[in-house]
Amino acid sequence: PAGLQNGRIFMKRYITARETPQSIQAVLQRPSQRSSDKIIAICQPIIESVKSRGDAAVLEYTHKFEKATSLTSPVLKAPFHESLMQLAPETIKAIDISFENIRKFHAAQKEDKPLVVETMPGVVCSRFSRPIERVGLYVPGGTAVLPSTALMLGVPALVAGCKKIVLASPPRADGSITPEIVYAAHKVGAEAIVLAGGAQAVAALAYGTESISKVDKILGPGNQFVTAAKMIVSNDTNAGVSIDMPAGPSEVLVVADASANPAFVASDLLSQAEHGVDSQVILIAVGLSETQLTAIEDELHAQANALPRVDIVRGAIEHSITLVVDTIEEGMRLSNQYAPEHLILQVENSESIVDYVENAGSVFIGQWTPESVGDYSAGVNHSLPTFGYAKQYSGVNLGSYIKHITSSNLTKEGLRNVGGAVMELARVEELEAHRRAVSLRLGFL
Ligand code: HSO
Ligand code: ZN
Repeated sequence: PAGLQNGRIFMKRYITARETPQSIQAVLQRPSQRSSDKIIAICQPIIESVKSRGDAAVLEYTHKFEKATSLTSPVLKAPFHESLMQLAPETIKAIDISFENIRKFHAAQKEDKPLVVETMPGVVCSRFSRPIERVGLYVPGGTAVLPSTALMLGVPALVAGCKKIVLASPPRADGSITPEIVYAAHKVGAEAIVLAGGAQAVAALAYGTESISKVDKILGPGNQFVTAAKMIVSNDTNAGVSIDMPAGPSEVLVVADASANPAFVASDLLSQAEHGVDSQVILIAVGLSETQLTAIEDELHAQANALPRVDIVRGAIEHSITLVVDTIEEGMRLSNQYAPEHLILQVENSESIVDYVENAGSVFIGQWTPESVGDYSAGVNHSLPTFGYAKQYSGVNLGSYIKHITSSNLTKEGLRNVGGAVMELARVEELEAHRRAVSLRLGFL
């Protein structure tokens, strides 16, 4: 089967020089997702019932889908009790260090003063920012608990100054939330944690319920139901809610040349492969000899088999590939075409290769920079565009939590300078009231 070669965990190899550009483009296609129509059809009634029946509906779905039948309220409100955040000191320390690095990097993204431009004498245009008032942050459950995602979504909200931060995360079967997530929620100043996942959580955030606050924007990754629900509510003009970006399975693309350490390369491929069977990892091998390629493949197999999540890894490797290219230019062209969520550069002069990057969510430069550092603690955000959306979307950043507002401010002289152009365009568009709003004023000068 795919992903295995004589029992070895193995990524199918393509030598680009022996293929047509079309066939390479075809292998770089992401595995298609389950039909979105079907997913939408499942989500729609869930959203409707949360919208009309509020808390009761959310609770019912949580009882059903998370098996948390003992829950009597769909929300945990701040202040969170100490007993819900019992953690080992080293865990607290790790969260605190990561929190601080993420805070620093996102605080540096603040524009300290409004942008002011005098476009003509007396015509002053400016742009300033304000936080989005209420944000809903979705922290997925599933095969791993992800307190790091609570930090990645919550810290920039805190830095931006959002007034209301609401987390949502599916509870465990006993109705509880992982203490690490509660601690992260506490640190970012969340007012509540919605104890729900999937479309029901998204609907609760979008419309609000008796006990859950409606929000203005929903951010965060999730499975296909979460993504579909986010799309549905953001298309509902009556909901008045926006979303960060469409989400797909996680991915990494590693560009490695002869200078790369095969063990490092394999470890990076595997750290992304262990996320889910639908994850995709790609190796672009630049000018590697057969021996060097085999060294990476041996490492991949050996390291994979030593992982607790080897079964998930096997699933991901099934639709993962190695592309063997001749030059770094070709490798980067293919990387840009794929537009990976994570791009790892384990090549000579990796810093200068960044100049070639056109499409990627986040770049990890050089052999001492595993993707894991960005996933957790370096300071960059790990909520990134997947599925090729790095071509048009940025990852979550401070800007995801703010709006820009512009203003114009004219003096008499300014109106005299620009008024003619306005009146002429109003005449062309036959919008006489527009024209007169200027001419009337000019009559006073
Ligand atoms: N690599 C994931 C983020 C993550 N990794 C969370 C570990 N925990 C998607 O960017
Ligand atoms: Zn990860």
